[in-house]
Amino acid sequence: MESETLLTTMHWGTYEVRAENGRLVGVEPWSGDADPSPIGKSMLDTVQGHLRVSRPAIRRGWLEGDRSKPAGRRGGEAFVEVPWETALDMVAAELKRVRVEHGNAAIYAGSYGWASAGRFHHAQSQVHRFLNTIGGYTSSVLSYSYGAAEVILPHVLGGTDGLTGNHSTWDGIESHSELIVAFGGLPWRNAQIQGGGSARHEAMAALRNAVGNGARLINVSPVRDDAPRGVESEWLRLRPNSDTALMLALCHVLIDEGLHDGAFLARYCTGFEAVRAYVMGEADGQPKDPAWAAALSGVATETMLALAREMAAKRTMLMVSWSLQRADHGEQPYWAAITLAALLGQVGLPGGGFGFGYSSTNGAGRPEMGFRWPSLPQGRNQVPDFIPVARVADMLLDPGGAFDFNGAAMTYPDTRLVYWAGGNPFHHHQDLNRLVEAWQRPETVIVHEPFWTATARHADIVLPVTTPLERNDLAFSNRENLVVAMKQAIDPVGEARDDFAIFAALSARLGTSDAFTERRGAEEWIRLLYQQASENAAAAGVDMPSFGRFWQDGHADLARQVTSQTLLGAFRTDPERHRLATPSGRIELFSATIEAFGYDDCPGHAVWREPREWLGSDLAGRFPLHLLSPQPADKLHSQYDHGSVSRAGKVSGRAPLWINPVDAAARGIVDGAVVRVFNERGSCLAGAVLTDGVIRGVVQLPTGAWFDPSQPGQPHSLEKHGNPNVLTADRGTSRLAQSPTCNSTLVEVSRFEGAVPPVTAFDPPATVCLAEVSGMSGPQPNHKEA
Ligand SMILES: Nc1nc2c(c(=O)[nH]1)N[C@H]1C(S)=C(S)[C@@H](COP(=O)(O)OP(=O)(O)OC[C@H]3O[C@@H](n4cnc5c(=O)[nH]c(N)nc54)[C@H](O)[C@@H]3O)O[C@H]1N2
Ligand SMILES: Nc1nc2c(c(=O)[nH]1)N[C@H]1C(S)=C(S)[C@@H](COP(=O)(O)OP(=O)(O)OC[C@H]3O[C@@H](n4cnc5c(=O)[nH]c(N)nc54)[C@H](O)[C@@H]3O)O[C@H]1N2
Ligand SMILES: [Mo]
Repeated sequence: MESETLLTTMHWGTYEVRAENGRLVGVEPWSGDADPSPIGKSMLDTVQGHLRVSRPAIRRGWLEGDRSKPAGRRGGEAFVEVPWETALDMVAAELKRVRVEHGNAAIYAGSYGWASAGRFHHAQSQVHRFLNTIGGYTSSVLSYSYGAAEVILPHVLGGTDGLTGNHSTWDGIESHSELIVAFGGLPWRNAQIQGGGSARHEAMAALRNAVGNGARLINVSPVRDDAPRGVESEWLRLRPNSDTALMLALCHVLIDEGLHDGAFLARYCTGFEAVRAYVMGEADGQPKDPAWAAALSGVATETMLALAREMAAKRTMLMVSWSLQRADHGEQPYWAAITLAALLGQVGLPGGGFGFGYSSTNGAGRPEMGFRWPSLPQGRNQVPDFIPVARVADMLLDPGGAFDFNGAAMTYPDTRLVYWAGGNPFHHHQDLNRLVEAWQRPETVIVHEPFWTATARHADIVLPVTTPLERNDLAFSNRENLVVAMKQAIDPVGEARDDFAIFAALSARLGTSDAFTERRGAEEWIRLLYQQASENAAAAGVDMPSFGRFWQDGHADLARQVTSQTLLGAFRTDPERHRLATPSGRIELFSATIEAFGYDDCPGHAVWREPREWLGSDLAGRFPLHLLSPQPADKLHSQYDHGSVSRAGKVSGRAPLWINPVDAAARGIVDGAVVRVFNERGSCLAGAVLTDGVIRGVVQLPTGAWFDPSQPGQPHSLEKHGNPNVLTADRGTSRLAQSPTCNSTLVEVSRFEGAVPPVTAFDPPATVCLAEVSGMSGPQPNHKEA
């Protein structure tokens, strides 16, 4: 019996993987992981399970219809399995047809999604590189994670330091912070993840040290469990989406009591005067004082007074989770937090200032390697068209439609073909019923997927892809001083191929083979990336072993060069030499640029704007519960929802809905009951969990349950599995950032009466044999220029 143990790296950890006779038999955390994530176990029962896409599959209605007018509806149809050669011919012919008839801008391939860790087989890099070699595609900018922040922060700070990287490192927080105020909390569950691969999981230990050293930690959230596990903290309950009001009131107290740092504001910031006039009520007659904010947030005025005074008296670190900006006017809590930190005057000091997304992933505040890891070069996209990523349904529904974005007047391109590799829009997008409708518009949808996810089920052509266990790759993660040789552990499942191999085969059909592959196979690309990494490392004074040595050892530990830094520390030391990349070179508490855009929903300084949907709006009369849809504890997004770890967390087979016992009692809901969650956009079933860990008026339903409509392909049928995105609104944060607002959603919850429909998301779709497809002697690429 052949048995082998190898290392593999996923976004949630590095694992020792054991295979026997080609079967995966063991997944254990890597011995160097201090705080491993259980999520990896889910790979055991799924990677070779029944939900793998095993052969290329074509939607029946698409095969039967005319190419520019496909028949049927995406999402509810059977698939016809075809040989690889047939499927590749069809994809190549469709790409040709759409390019000739409509131009490359008619191909939408933002292809947003996390896919898997592994530097070479990164699905998005692969699809973008491939399409760039054939003339390009309409792309997307920004992320679902922190799109609003990506737009507002460059206006205010000149970049995104403190959001995605270059945070103040934990060592400074551990030794200097006396007060840590965490808006949106610091949930341990999210720190399991590090994009590109995690390995050591050091964030929670750092936080424990900070609190152990005497820092007082306050979890500002509607949810008690947003406090980190095993760390002492206090819970400051507030109404969802009211953080900006609370922050402005804290500013009011500081100004009113003369506790703000005038010297800091004068030297390092612009626009304090405009902020002061607004906060004190001179601009609009409404002081943003604690009494005003108490009515909006539910936080007591005395609590705000005491907190503002304590903040001014202590070394205070403001941490703001990414979730706060995935809400209506999500730009504002970030601008307000920076404004509050500026008033406190501790920006650039260790243990003080602010940072975004500490514990939104494991990497924030970890020392970064002092050089760049290479990635697969994507080439140049000759199509200028793009959309802010979360506007995808708007684009499909409204070709030629106009919209504003960050000062530009833009129009939506006319999409004929959608190409997706490595993402699950039927997981990540808001208002999925609207997406089901929008998704019927293109002529062809092509998806590469390892599993029968909702997005695969809504495609016309599904190409089966390997998981990382079925291919060789490299993991470099920016925050891990570790490089992992991700060696193939098992044979490809079914007929699965790598994204790279698929694009190489398509390139051969399109006459662009050399441009795409540069005559390298996967192994040569992996060596090349490693070589480039070694050169970058050497230039930064870091030694990497030879490739041969590294591959034999299975991983390489690297010495960290940078070990400690403070966000805006250099700027504080010398604001002239280290001017920020803002128009004034300083922190812009007021931005003339944004003011000049003339957006009523995002004026020139941080403001309170009521969310369109929250407990303060009229709609709360009909839908009185604010729904939060955070990241799931037991998986990454929708990935491995069908695995044992995720399935163990289901309640009555559905995603758990946390509800306060008082709200539950008023609706006759008992713990463990199947409930219906609904609003005007949709409805889903969930399993009730009664807990006083959510405040009254708030319910929490994590993302990730595989979309399971009771009438697939038809909008507005009951979703059976607990996917919150049938409830969330598909509208941009503001005309500035046009980013997702999933955390501004109102719902009602009721007991589900009658026979509970079974969950069917984990049954693969029906496949028919070729003979059953009407009017076709065999699967032919029915394109015009075959
Ligand atoms: N309501 C609500 N919605 C949200 C959020 C929220 O907070 N609330 N959060 C949002 C955020 S922050 C994000 S980042 C998104 C996440 O949304 P996504 O990143 O789209 O979600 P994933 O489930 O990670 O989807 C990745 C897909 O890639 C597939 N895959 C894995 N490896 C490979 C590969 O090698 N090749 C190919 N071709 N495919 C592969 C996986 O099987 C999976 O289906 O969701 C967003 N949606
Ligand atoms: N286990 C696991 N970890 C993950 C992921 C995953 O899928 N699974 N996804 C990763 C990704 S892609 C991302 S972008 C990050 C996201 O990281 P975050 O954005 O930080 O994560 P969320 O879980 O959406 O939100 C954190 C908490 O914010 C609170 N919250 C929501 N709205 C408000 C509000 O208006 N005010 C206040 N004060 N609190 C609010 C919610 O109670 C929620 O539990 O997580 C990453 N980590
Ligand atoms: Mo994200």
